[in-house]
Amino acid sequence: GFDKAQHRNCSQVLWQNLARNPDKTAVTGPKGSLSYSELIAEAARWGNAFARAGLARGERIAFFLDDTPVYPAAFYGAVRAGFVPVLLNIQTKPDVLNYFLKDSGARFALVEADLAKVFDAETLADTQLETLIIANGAADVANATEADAFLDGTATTLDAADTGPDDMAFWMYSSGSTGRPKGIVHLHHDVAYIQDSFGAHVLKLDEDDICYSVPKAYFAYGFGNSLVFPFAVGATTLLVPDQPRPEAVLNAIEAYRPTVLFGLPTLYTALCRAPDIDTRDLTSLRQSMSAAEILSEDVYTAWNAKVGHGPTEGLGSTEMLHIYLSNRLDDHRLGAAGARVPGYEVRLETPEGKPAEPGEEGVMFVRGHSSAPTYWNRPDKTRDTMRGDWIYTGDRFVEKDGFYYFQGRADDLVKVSGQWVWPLEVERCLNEHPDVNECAVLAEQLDDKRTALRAIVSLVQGRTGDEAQTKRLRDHIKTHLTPYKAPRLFDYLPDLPKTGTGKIDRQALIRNPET
Ligand code: 3SK
Repeated sequence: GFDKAQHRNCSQVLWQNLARNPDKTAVTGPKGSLSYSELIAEAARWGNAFARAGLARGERIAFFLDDTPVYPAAFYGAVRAGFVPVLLNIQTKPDVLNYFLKDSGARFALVEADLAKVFDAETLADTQLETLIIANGAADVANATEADAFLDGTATTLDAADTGPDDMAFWMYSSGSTGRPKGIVHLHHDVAYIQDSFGAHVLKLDEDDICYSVPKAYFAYGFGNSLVFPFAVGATTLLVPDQPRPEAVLNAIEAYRPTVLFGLPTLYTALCRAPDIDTRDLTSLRQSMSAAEILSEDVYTAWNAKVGHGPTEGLGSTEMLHIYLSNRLDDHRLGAAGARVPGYEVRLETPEGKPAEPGEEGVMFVRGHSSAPTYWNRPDKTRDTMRGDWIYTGDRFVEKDGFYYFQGRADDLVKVSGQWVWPLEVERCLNEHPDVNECAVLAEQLDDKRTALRAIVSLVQGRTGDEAQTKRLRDHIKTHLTPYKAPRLFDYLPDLPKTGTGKIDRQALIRNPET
């Protein structure tokens, strides 16, 4: 069983390597490699420097960083010293960044040099931010201190602060598909728990593994993949900054030979479509994980054809910190988000509040020791989601033979011409058409207040979004689903906009379908 009392400070997941394997490579990548003893010394310097700067225990530090060795060093140094990193998506727009800074009350922000200019007077208005610590270079912005100066003269050892298992360790913000984003508070013992569950039972890394998470460390999925699971077993993490374009990802795989790749379905699709994929050396990969979006059979099959294994699909959430439903390399069902990960309990509830029978659809609740106890300063939203020790996910599932099949969100059924439609079902059907590269289907209110579906489609090369094409796609839906499910409106774009984590950015499509 999990002994929560043992996990008083989450930096232990890194620090245990000081005695175990100090000379092993902990981090590698274009911004340099560090052994475990070097990384721990760097982390200690960060923790000491934050303390010297006068931070109080539990005080938040905004992290606005790309994936480089600074991330694990500053993160584990800060938590070890009892401070609370707030991991921010580096694609956050200035107005939302201003909200994050105000909501978290951070006085210090650790900022990637190349991204520092977004911290201008408008972004900082009405916040408590006093100091920008600039990592990986210099930046000409107000109140900035370069990391080298900030760290100068600090000791390379650091004892853990007297934190407890249930003390606040770090935050992430929900991406906020509806309403304001919420600060998701994680506790010190949560880190050990994701290792004891998903890490130990599904991922099963060993110290020879090299992990490459294309989703970045500010995303809960990337955080576990890059900063927890490899350190938990003394393996190596590959940290690659900048935009993960397919070329760059393939170059990194060839250069650093990772054994485990973590991505989203959109990544695997993009890699399979890279013009030179068949000449690339992907032989280092022994497993590829996919999460955060539904993996289609096409993507599974295409990746399997390239590397000899399909992506292993799992599902997690920022509230649970990591994955609680997962397939396994040697036991998977195509189309299933996965089976329960040991350490988590899941249950499905019908709209009447009863337990769903096998095969019956229900909304999923999940519980396990890595769940966030609260959203920061949001008692209303906390009440909606954190129900006792269960988390309400809002995802509808059907269970069959222990595997869970996603049926949509609890709130995403829409009524078109008086009949219920689930846009995701239409989207899946369109995606199966050979002319479609990717697509999103959204419900839209027309001027006369009726609801219609709009498909936003990126076509494969050589196809044109004209009337004949629209007819072909509508006919495809009419044949495979029912006629009323065929979207009334079609837009064609060369590419669909993506969020920082690589998902199709539906909000951007709603706001401005022409982008
Ligand atoms: O979206 C997911 O599936 C996910 C997986 C792991 C950690 C966090 C998230 C949101």
